[in-house]
Amino acid sequence: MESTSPFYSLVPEVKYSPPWQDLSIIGIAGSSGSGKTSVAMEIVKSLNLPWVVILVMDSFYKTLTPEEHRKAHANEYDFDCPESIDFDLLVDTLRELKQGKKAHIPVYSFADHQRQTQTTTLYSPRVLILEGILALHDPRILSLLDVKKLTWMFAWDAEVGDHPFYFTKGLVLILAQIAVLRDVRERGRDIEGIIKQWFAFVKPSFTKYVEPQRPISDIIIPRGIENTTAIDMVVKHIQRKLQDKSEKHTEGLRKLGFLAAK
Ligand code: UZR
Ligand code: MG
Repeated sequence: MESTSPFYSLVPEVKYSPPWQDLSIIGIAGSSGSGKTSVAMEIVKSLNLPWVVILVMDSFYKTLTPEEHRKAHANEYDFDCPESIDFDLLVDTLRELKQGKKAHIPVYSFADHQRQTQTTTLYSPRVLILEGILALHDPRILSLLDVKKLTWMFAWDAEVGDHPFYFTKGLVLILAQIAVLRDVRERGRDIEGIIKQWFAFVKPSFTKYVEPQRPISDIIIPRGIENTTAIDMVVKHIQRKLQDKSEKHTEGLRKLGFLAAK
């Protein structure tokens, strides 16, 4: 493959991958309702760059069998565990995009708890924000990420733990966000079902899978979208990473003789 590239044939000893094969991927993990989507949208706005795309891991929920589908409608299916996500497809998708290729993203219906037959085409962007409860879970994905972040929902923060007062406060806050503002209005759900799922799957999964990702996160954002200082820090961190990459490309072009020496 190398011999067919004009770059390699010019200067065989210099390995240079062009910017369109150098997508930066930022992972945002966190519990359901911790503000991952809002934080991702805020980052896109603040970065103010062309070709920044948000890839929501919800699109990669596995197709359910009829029995699983029945359970989902009875709020008895676990959408918060790693087995519910088609990680193989997600990894393949990220690898394609990382090579500058286009990918077909599944479309998911929350109301129907089911992957739809149609897909959307995504062309490799410059920056991709991958957001999902388990965005930092799979080691294959971790190896593709440039920045790892965790949004933190304060109800389960180490300081407040499971104390009944904070627990209630946290639950009310989370229900205000998830249930009223989102799941009921946008996802066609009922409050009773959401509470049932919350205790059976959402909270246990947070403790088991999300909380242990704390040490591998580059940045932790407590209180999600309200935390403008942390978001500002994240944006600066990403900008620095992009700047480093851009300098690397300039240097690569210089080595190839396309740019004058400094
Ligand atoms: P976010 N979920 C469903 O309830 N049904 C589905 O078909 C798919 C997902 C919920 C699930 C999960 N649980 O925690 C949440 N609840 O959507 C993930 N309650 O979405 O990461 O945007 O919060
Ligand atoms: Mg979301």
